[in-house]
Amino acid sequence: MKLFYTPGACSLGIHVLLEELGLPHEGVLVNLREGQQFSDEFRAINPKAKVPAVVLDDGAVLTEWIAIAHYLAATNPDARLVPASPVEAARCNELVAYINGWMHPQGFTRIFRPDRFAPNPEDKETVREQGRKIFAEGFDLIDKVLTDGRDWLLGSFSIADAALFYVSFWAEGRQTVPLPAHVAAHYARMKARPAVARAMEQERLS
Ligand SMILES: N[C@@H](CCC(=O)N[C@@H](CS)C(=O)NCC(=O)O)C(=O)O
Repeated sequence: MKLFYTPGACSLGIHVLLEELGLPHEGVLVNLREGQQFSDEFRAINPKAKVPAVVLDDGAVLTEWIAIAHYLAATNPDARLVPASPVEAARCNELVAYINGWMHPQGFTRIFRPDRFAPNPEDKETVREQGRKIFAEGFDLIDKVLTDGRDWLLGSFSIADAALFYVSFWAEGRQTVPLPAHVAAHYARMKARPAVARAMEQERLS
């Protein structure tokens, strides 16, 4: 399997899952700063010009974080990356959708790419501030899920933890917004997992 990734981007969450599962994978770096996502070569893999994308051994291409994470969970059922109980599986998707579908594109992207939301340069700081608010509110909501002392969002490690990890990396690693206490503890627990340490080391992150 090939993983098209950018160091420290949301593809880090998929990289973590691949390491957790011990699946052999070849990383193909797409330099977003240099605009490589818009190259004809990469658009032939993902016409949406985004990482992550994976190419399976039979040549099939999968895009979208949620779809890739679910594929990995479904093809490695013993790892229980999505809870077996339908209601817990729904809770898992609830969290992943909120993180990947709201905090990431509406919170973090406003902070780092305000130009995509503000045609007028003078509005950029307002857009960044909106992003910080959305991002911080998201962490506060998720913090409440962890207040009962559980280590992982669904009780045992799941794709939701990998999703929370990549946005926590953006908050803490890039000092975007402060992490509330329980999410900060979750981030520390994630970094202590050997698979996470390997993914970070391979992407040369600290
Ligand atoms: N909905 C997509 C979003 C992926 C996404 O936004 N990836 C970012 C990196 S975190 C990207 O490739 N950005 C390049 C760009 O927007 O030009 C997913 O969940 O996979």
